[in-house]
Amino acid sequence: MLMGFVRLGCKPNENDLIAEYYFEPARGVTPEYACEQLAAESSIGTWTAIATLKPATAKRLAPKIFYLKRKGTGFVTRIAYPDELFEAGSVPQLMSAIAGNVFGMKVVNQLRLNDFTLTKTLVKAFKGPQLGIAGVRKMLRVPRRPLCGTIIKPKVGLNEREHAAVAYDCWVNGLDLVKDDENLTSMRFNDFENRLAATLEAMDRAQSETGERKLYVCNVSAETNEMLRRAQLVKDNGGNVTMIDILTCGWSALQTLRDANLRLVIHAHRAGHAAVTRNPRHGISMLALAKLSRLIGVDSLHVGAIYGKMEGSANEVLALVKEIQSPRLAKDEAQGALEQNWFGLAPVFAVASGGLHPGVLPQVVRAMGNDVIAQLGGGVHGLKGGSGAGSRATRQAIDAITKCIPLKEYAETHAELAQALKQWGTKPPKPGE
Ligand code: CAP
Ligand code: MG
Repeated sequence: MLMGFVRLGCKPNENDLIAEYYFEPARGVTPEYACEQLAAESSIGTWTAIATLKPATAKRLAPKIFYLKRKGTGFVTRIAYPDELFEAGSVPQLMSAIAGNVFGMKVVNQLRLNDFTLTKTLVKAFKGPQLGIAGVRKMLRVPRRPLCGTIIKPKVGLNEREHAAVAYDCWVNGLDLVKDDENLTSMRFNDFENRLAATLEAMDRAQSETGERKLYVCNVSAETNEMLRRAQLVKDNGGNVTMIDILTCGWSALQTLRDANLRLVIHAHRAGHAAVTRNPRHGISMLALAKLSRLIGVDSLHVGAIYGKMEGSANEVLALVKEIQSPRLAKDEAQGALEQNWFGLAPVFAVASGGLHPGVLPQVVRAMGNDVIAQLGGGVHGLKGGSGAGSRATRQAIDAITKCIPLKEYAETHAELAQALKQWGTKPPKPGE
């Protein structure tokens, strides 16, 4: 029996949160019934009628299924929920509602949260980025060009002194930022505090020798209290960026870090996101995760690189860039993106990373724009000549892009870039090669 939530064609109002899902109903279940069960489970209902639900409450808080259309082997639905159903400022409550029990229900075989539109009340309950693109650029005194950086490789294995020495080599040879890898935290062979001190000392030297500002993206990921302690250490030691693995630390940890108001850049790594985002028929889209990241307030976010080693089509990556940088988004049917007014929340730097090398940077910047941080791990430390040469090649590529000079031409007078083009060409790495 249906509950009366299906109201196709009716218009949601400005106090409704809208969630869009792709779903495949289980055998013998109609799409209308499946949608109602999902909507009920996310809001005021359960699997059967309940005596405790008063008609007035039902009327005020009932969800509206206003869109339902076949797509491929399943259906797309849009459901409007009165925003009273959500605790303002709480990502856990929001996600438990619209991305919680629904994923395990027998009425659907597949379910994917494509996107959601937050109302003004819900957006305004969050701080958003403290620094955003403008703040990061101001810190570096780089007003327009794309930024370039590296992830120290090997990911784990270097001790504190070795780490700091490689970082110095990269900064002094032209990179804007040096980043810890996602699985480098505080190890027996590389202690957080010692690494921080040694690397910041190296950064100071590189800054005074080059006259350029530099960033050390220091991974503070840990249990929440320890994460905060490490972030405070970054601040106290004169550092400028904290990195957090947002999926493994969790949304509340991210919010705790943001709410600490440390005026440090928050760089969001998304290790593990693909466990929930990669299957296009099930899970949660990266678009939805990017939305939560901007809402809570990261300043830079990994969104994919298009021309690298990680999955993510150009259209998907560009939709993410739009999501984190536009002041207001229109509906994009092709990408399953809904409208979103960000009500003044600052835009976020897009981080292109994963399998990049200097030869692909023109394509990356052409696609993703100037407000991108290009990060090269293997593409810096794998260059013949070492990390210093790899850093020079990367900065030369960025300079060539900025001057609108084709890489091949610029390489005629820039030996490291020439070596990079010789070693890797201008195409992304191919799986299996
Ligand atoms: C890149 C990287 C990043 C990925 C994450 C790595 O190193 O450090 O973590 O970019 O993926 O560990 O793979 P390489 P995404 O440059 O050596 O590939 O940016 O898609 O979240
Ligand atoms: Mg990494």
